[in-house]
Amino acid sequence: MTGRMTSWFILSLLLLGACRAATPTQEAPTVELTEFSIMALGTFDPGPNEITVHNEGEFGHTLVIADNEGTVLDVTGVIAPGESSVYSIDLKPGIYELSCRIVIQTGEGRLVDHYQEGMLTAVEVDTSS
Ligand SMILES: [Cu+2]
Repeated sequence: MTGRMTSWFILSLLLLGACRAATPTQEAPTVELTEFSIMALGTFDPGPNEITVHNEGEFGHTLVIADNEGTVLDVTGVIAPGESSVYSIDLKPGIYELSCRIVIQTGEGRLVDHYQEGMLTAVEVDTSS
């Protein structure tokens, strides 16, 4: 490759990178479950949402979606470790709580409540988007 071609090649790569960085991306709403946290990624929009839920943990988990008054809007079944599911839900602007409500008893008889262990987070559905 000549020096001039190399310069054009590098310039093209820089321009390509700049275009990608400047393009706003609306990422699909995704929820990651693990021990013991819930991470909400992407954009939760007003109206219909297709939410992909991944269980990246070692235990089964669920996803409960409630509004900010505590009304449960949707509950998934138990999602096995390593599995994913897609859920459709209509959301209005507001704050929603995502949590896992599994409670298990250990061999020693101790109760482990996934919610109390930290499996909750909040997402905001915004009108301005
Ligand atoms: Cu859980």
